[in-house]
Amino acid sequence: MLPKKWHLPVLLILGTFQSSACGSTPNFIIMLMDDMGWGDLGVFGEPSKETPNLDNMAAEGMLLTDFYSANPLCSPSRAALLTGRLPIRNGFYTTNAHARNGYTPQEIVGGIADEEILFPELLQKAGYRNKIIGKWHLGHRPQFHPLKHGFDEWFGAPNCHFGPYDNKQRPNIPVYNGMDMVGRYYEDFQIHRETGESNLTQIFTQQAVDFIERQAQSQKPFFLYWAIDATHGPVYASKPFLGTSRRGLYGDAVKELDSAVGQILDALKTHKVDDNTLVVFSSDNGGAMVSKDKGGSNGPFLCGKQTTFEGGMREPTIAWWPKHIKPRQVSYQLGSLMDMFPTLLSLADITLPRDRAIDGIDLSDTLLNGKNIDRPIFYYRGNEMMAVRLGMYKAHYWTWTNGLQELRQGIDFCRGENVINVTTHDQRNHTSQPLLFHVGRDLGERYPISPDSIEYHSAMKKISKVVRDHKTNLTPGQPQLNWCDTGVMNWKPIGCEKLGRCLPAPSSNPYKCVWMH
Ligand SMILES: *[C@@H]1O[C@H](CO)[C@@H](O)[C@H](O)[C@H]1NC(C)=O
Ligand SMILES: *[C@@H]1O[C@H](CO)[C@@H](O)[C@H](O)[C@H]1NC(C)=O
Ligand SMILES: *[C@@H]1O[C@H](CO)[C@@H](O)[C@H](O)[C@H]1NC(C)=O
Ligand SMILES: [Ca+2]
Repeated sequence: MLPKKWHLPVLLILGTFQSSACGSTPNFIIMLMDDMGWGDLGVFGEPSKETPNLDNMAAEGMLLTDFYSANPLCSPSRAALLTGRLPIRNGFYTTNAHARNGYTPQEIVGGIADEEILFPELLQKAGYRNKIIGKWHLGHRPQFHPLKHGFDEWFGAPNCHFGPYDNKQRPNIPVYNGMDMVGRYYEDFQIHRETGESNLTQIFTQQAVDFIERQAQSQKPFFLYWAIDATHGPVYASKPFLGTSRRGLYGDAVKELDSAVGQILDALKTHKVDDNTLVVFSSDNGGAMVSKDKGGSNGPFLCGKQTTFEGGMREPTIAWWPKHIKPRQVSYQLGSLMDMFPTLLSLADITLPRDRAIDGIDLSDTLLNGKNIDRPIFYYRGNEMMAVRLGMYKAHYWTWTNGLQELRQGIDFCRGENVINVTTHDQRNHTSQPLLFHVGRDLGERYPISPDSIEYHSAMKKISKVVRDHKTNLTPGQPQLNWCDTGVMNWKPIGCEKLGRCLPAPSSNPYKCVWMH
């Protein structure tokens, strides 16, 4: 029992949050999959129909068919999601070579700049408690730690779950709980490379359910960024799911994630915060065709992860918010993960920063009222704008899959999909006459519209203006993905001393990162 004199203020505080729980201060959950393709869900046509929870989530909410990531690779896509800005602005790109995808492997020196505003920082100021579960990928050095960039809690890792490493040439990737590391992948958190068995999805799901329960009890608004990675290579699933899918190990991972989504939505219902929680499910980039039969499906779309064809950036997206988003809706809104920034802030009634360009747009009218807003989608690879979509038209200013040298080594981002003069193995400059596709009647970007046609001229007239405006107003940020150094790897993560788990680090030896594609 509380001392008597505290009763009144406590009730007042509860009263405040109670009323906010009824409308003005919604909770947010972003479920961001890793390398999951547009075609991986039953509701998007995957024929095995192994995602009943996600299919049901879509039936209870809104399916967004034309929703994109801001980049075809993990780190830049995630930086764009949290900053609402294209990687070329927020610094998640490289100038070491033209149009190269860069990310944050553990030798990266850079990360998310302090000058960037992440929307969780603004939610936090407004009283939200924010948790990230899973993969951060915005830099692993101490200054880039998520608890220094708007999050109150973290359970997960700064990098991909590659490994195991020998802790001499390369350290294993640390897993953090809060500020401190609590162990490392392959040592304390197992991923069996032969069988694909790992309990990580179970652990990440329990973390989410516990957080929801705690927040529901405290009646304080929350943002949960559930950034789990079972569908990123090496793909994994726990024992009960192994061997259960018609699609092999990748399908086992998807089935476990689907089950986890069901558990999280159930937790919201159990704790009676479902009507006050907007949940958005999506993926950070397209399915990795390079992973062959252990990669996702991009449905009818061309190529996959790493490319600026539709398969690289169109994402399986569902928005769910009982009593706010009407059930069984399909939205053709051109959406972007960057839209989360203005949309969530608008729903939380927080003013947008005015001192910088924000590339995302406020989609609350789309979600709540089915409104369609006209806007372009820009497809970047590193420092180059490769393509633009406006309405049903997509113009490629540059095409590239991956180089011939890599192709000879079996690396193919467009496996089994050779479209002459489109899936080019050289970086081809089409700026003087962009390749134009109608992505409604030609989903697979196979049939370029003739540059001699009236249709081409009328579409390109509009697109050229949008591109001119975009480029005129673009001030590239300081590139964060240029420098690498084996000395900065995860040798001594915060908290390693307490565990006696620090590793000897080699001396610093910075070099320009080599980005092959
Ligand atoms: C997963 O958890 C189960 C039950 O606790 C345990 O038996 C199994 O060894 C764990 N698997 C891995 C790969 O850690
Ligand atoms: C491909 O492009 C080359 C060079 O521009 C051109 O000569 C060739 O005719 C094109 N092939 C097809 C099938 O369009
Ligand atoms: C691409 O082509 C355009 C138009 O021909 C040209 O202005 C530009 O310099 C070219 N870019 C590169 C990097 O070659
Ligand atoms: Ca990814």
